[in-house]
Amino acid sequence: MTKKIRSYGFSTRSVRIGEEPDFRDGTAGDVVTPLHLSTTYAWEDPSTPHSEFEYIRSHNPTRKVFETKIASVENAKYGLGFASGLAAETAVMQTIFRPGDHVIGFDDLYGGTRRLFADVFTYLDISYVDLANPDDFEKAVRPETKAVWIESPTNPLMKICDISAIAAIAHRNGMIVVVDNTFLSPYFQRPVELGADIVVHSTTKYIGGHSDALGGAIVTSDELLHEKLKTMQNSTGGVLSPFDSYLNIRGIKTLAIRMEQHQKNAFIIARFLEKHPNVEKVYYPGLEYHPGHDIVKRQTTGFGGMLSFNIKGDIKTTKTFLKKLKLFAIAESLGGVESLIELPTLMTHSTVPEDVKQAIGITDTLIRISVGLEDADDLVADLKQALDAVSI
Ligand code: P1T
Repeated sequence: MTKKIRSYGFSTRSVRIGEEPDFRDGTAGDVVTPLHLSTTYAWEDPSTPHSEFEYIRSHNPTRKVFETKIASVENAKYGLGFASGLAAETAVMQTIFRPGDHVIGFDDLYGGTRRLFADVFTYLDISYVDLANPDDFEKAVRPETKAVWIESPTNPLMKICDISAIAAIAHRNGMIVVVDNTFLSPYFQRPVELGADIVVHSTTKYIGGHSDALGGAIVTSDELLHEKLKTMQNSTGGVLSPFDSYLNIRGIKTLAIRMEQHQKNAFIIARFLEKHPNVEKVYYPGLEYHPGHDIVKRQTTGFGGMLSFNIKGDIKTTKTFLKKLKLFAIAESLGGVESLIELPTLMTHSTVPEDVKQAIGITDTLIRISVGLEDADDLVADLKQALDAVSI
């Protein structure tokens, strides 16, 4: 059954894979994966475990279904579930890096990822490069460069890089390619198909989809890397809990229709914002003048539901605008059904050094929106009344 399902389309796999009804005697034939809470599994004989399940940190039936599903929708062989996106990233870094390794990161990564590199993996040498330009990337590669760490689109400036081009250069130089695919989700982008060795996710976002489940994932098709990552998962223990596995499984099932609607609403909002006199600039890869538009069209099947913009004015204008909103919640995080808005310089990217923020464009007037699934007219009306109300 699983074998057959692997050749089905995205939505069939997201709904069905890993959840074939169990018809063995004594089972109910659940069509939904049960929430397995047992922390340990009994052995009939002390010399051999009863099944692959020995202890919850190493194995859990609910997490296993999540891991099967996330691998399948990413068109990859192996998936692993972690307690958060940053727990997944930590496991990757602990697995692949050794002291003195050099890493190249996109210059506009999520603030928490930069903090992890700066404050925890202090034994690494990291260069931040604008990967939108593959020549700049190639120039930054050194003999000791171990990996490139990519987001595309980046958080929060929505920069795009040509993942295949970067992967080709990286592989020529013996490097590992890591892509954080949180923003587009596997529905719109599957980095393993583009040459990524490892894909990481904060499933707290679009995969879970309802702002009620913390989680992370690692996906790869490389057997050796997978074995090492799995050992790290078990040895360090930052695993996805059964309940969060359950919620993330439920989230994946509706990923396709949610992503389509997030994108539809994002387009409507981007088009509204670009015409509003109090808006300076809109960053959305779906707009034809976005510098990464042609690349994103080639390497993805969509542009996603995240966008950023600069309001005209200063920090006072920004704060006044945000406080006037009625429907958008001012909050960190993204990818849920409700629309969220935030000010990266004071919120998600507050730990990025000030000079870096200024250099790359995370300014006092840069506002990020996670476009939800409310009626687009209501979202536009809310933005309009708040933008109209600020005096520039
Ligand atoms: O919060 P956690 O599940 O640990 O995920 C971290 C993370 C990793 N990668 C990207 C691209 C992310 O955006 C995040 C988390 N980001 C936010 C909370 C935010 O508001 O941007």
